[in-house]
Amino acid sequence: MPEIRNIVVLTGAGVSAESGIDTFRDGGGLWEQHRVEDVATPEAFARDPNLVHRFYDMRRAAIQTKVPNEAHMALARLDAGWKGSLLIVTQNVDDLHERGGARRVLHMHGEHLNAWCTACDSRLHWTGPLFDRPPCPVCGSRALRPDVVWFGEMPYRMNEIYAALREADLFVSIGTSGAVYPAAGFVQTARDLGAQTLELNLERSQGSQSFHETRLGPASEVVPAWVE
Ligand code: BJW
Repeated sequence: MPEIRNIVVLTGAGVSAESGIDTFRDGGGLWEQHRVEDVATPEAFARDPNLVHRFYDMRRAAIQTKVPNEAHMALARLDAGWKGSLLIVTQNVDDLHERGGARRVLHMHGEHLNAWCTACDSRLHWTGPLFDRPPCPVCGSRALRPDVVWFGEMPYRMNEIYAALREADLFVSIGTSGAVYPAAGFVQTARDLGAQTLELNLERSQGSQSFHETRLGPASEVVPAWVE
């Protein structure tokens, strides 16, 4: 196998599951009888902003009570000790990678603890509720929304992600179902460009056949075992 210098790690909800944060598509992962595909959209927000705000207020409050698990900690150790380039691309909107100690983390689907003012385009650190429509501290308008990427919206920092995929010697996907694009396509992109590809997941993902290797088990076990 060629020497591995540049690593891209893609994480999904499975990496935070053992911290007590619900995944989207596992049993119990549905929210209020809706599929996430039907509610995490700009159209759903336009139709019923109260419902969507309640959903995100609840989750924003909940993540602040959770703590990183062994998988987050292992990735932080890798981040601290890896001499080559390493980029953790997370689809998760929680901050458990950062609180676990990782430094090179890119949130392609946004962050729970940010609000976005659609009137003045400010991004603000935000820990409280949005349901009561607080004014934007910058422009005063009541146009704050969760700074997360819904279906039909462009994920963040795609140029940086594709640049890292082009350079990657190893692409590792952890705890994601492979149901949502463009993240689900990263493995094929990385592989086509010559990277080794490894999947760490509780069960095989939808794109499992695209990986050179798959290791199954809970993230708190398979991630430290891979890192160490
Ligand atoms: C464990 C575990 C344990 C459990 N240990 N593992 C047709 C074809 C292709 C694309 C499309 C299409 N129709 C529409 C699209 C585009 C659409 C899309 O992908 N739709 C699909 C439904 C088909 N995508 C978009 O709209 C995206 N934008 C876009 O494409 O823009 C245009 C563009 C084009 C080209 C390039 C670039 C851009 C935007 C997608 C936004 C997704 N947003 C959400 C919500 C974010 C905010 C929030 O959190 O509420 O992101 S939806 C939700 O799904 C969330 C997640 O990040 C994302 C992925 O979910 P994830 O993380 O994989 O979770 P699960 O629950 O699905 O899986 C958990 C996994 O963990 C499972 O495998 C378990 O086994 C495992 N697990 N416990 C290890 N203990």
